[in-house]
Amino acid sequence: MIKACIFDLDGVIVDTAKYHFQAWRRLANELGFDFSEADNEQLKGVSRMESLEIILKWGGVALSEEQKIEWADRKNEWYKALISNMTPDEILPGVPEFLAQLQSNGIRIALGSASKNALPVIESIGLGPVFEVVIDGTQTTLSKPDPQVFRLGAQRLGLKPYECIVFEDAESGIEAALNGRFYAVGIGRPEVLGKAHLVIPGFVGLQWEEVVKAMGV
Ligand code: B16
Ligand code: MG
Repeated sequence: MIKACIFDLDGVIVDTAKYHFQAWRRLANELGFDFSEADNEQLKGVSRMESLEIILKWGGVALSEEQKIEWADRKNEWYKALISNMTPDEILPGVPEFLAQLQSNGIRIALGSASKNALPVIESIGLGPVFEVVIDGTQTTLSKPDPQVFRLGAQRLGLKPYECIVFEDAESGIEAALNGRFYAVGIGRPEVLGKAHLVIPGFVGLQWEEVVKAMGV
C-alpha cells in the first residue's frame, strides 16, 4: 500500500538542468575548454564536487583542493543568480495537476534532491508548502546511487521504503531508489531508465490510478 511519493527535484519537478549546464559550461570556458549538452547528461543527479571532478577530467585540468573549492563556489554563485529569477511557470508540465491528485488521494509528498539549492528553488516556484518533508544535499553525505537521500525521506515520513514511490530522471537516482528497496518511476527515456518499475515521458495527463495499476502496488 503506497502512502507517499518522494520526488527528485532537478529534471522531475523543474528543469534546472539547463541552469546547471550554463553555469558549469561557463566554468569550463573560463578554464579554457568546452563540453556539450549531451555530456551534461552525465552530471544529472551527481553532487556538486563530483560534477566538478568529472568536468575537470573532460578538460584535462588539474587543480589543487583549494582551487576546486573556489571554482565550485564560483559555479554555485552563477547558478544561484540563474535560479533567482525562476517563477512557477517553470514547473514542468503536468506536475501541479499530478501533485493535486496525490493530495486528494491522501498520498503524502516529499522531496529527495542531491541539490544544496533545493529549498530556494521550490520556494521560487511556489511549491514550498506542498512538500511535507524535504531532504536535500545539505542533509546527505552519500550521493546517488546510494539510497541515503530517499531513506532519510522515508524515515522522516515514518514510512517503510515499500510504502513510497520515488520519481527520478537520472539513472543514478533510479539505482538509488532500487538500492533502498523503494518503488521507482523513471521520468524520461526507457533506454536510460529501464531498471525502474515504470518509465513515463512526463506528468502530462498522468493519472494516479494508472500509476498504481501499472506498478501493481
Ligand atoms: P547543487 P537532483 C542534482 O539535483 C542535479 O541533478 C545535479 O546536476 C547537481 O549537480 C546536484 O543536484 C547538486 O546541486 O550544486 O545545487 O548542490 O536531480 O538530485 O534534484
Ligand atoms: Mg534529477
